[in-house]
Amino acid sequence: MDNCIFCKIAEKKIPSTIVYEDDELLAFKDINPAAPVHLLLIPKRHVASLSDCDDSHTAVLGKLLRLAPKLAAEFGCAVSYAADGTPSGGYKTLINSGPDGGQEVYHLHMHVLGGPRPWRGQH
Ligand code: DGP
Repeated sequence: MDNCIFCKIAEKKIPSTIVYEDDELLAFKDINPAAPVHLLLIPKRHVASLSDCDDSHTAVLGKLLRLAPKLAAEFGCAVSYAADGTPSGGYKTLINSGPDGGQEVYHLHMHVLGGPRPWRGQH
C-alpha cells in the first residue's frame, strides 16, 4: 500500500526499532509507548484491520498470536507461576479495529504492552 506507514516500516523505507522479523511478520517498538514495554506486531502483507481479514489471513493471525508471548518473554514480561499456582508478570495484547475501536493506523497491528504499572492512557 502506497500511503501506509506500517508498510513503509516493513519495507524499511522509514526507520523503526525492529525487534523481530521473519518472512511474514514484523515487530517493532511503538513510537509513542504507553507502557514500559510497547511493541507492535504486524503482518508484512497489508491488510487494513482485523475486520478486513478473511480465511486467507487465518494462518498469519495465528502466527501473530503465537509471537506475542515469545516477544513478551524476551522483554521480561512472561507470565510465570509460583509453586502454589499464583501467577505473576504478564502483558496485554490489544488489536484496535475501526474508529470506535480506537484504530489510528490502518494496517493490522497487535499491541503488546507490559512492564510495571501504571501505564498511560486507556491501555
Ligand atoms: P492504533 O491506535 O491501534 O492504530 O495504534 C497505532 C500505534 O502506532 C500508536 O500507538 C502509535 C504507533 N505509531 C504510529 N506511527 C508510528 C511510526 O511511524 N512508527 C512507530 N514505531 N509507531 C508508530
